[in-house]
Parts: sequence; C-alpha cells; structure tokens
Amino acid sequence: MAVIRYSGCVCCMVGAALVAMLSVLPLSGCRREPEPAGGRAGGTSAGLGPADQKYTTRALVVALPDAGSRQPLMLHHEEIPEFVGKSGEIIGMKEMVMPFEQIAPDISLDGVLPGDKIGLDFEVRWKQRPRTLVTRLEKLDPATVLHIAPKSGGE
Ligand SMILES: [Cu+2]
Repeated sequence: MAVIRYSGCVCCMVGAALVAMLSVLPLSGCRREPEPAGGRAGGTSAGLGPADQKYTTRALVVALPDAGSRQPLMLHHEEIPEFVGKSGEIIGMKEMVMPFEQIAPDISLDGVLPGDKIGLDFEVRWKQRPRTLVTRLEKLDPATVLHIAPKSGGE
C-alpha cells in the first residue's frame, strides 16, 4: 500500500484517492491555483463557496491595489447599517477606510484613480479567502456627495 501524501489541494486529494483505489491513474494535470495577488489581476472568484453576505455601497478610492507591495484596494466607504458580523448578527459598519482584499477578474480598474468616487458591490466570506471580494465597481460623478468623514475628501 502506497503512502498517500497530498499538499492540501483538493484535486490532489481526489487524485491520490483514485490512485490508491486503481493504482494506475497518474496525478498529471494537478496543480495548485496561484495565490491571489490581492490586486487588480488578482485571482479568481471561481471555486469560492457562496458568499455569507453581499453589500452595495459607495466609496472614495484611497489607494489602488499594487501586487508588488501587496497593497490592497483601499476604499473609504459610507456607513453600511445592514452589515452582518461574523456571529451572524447585524452590527452595522461605520464609514471607514478599509482594505478590499480582492477584485473579481471581470472588473477593470482602468481609469480609476485615488480620489475617484465609486459605487460598488462586495461579498463577504467569513471563513474563506478572500474575505472581501468586489463584484461590481462603477465610477460616480465627481460631484457626488459621499457621506464619509472629510479627512479623505468626503463632505
Ligand atoms: Cu468597513
């Protein structure tokens, strides 16, 4: 009986199980998904389980993601009164500057700059990475008045 080792990747686990049963199938084609870069090119939402929550809010762009420095997208978002905490209770979230770990691969940040005002949807997964995934992003009229503290450009 062969010793079965796997590196944590589900397809390897399945492959190893098959090898154990059949003793013929090679583990070819089995490789890890690349780590999410946390940036605009970062990762994929494929393979993620269903989101725990999804929110729509508006925000000021504070910093764009940069894979090199591992800087995530930083947004100063408006209050999200319906925000659900890890325990499942509605705890609300005040307006704040917050990192958004990942952006869905179909979303382009081309033409988006710090200081821009945006509308966005994002998903929260408390037990998976990324914990926050931006799934929609839309530039707003610069004249839009965001309800955020003035320190980063709100009014
Ligand atoms: Cu927040």
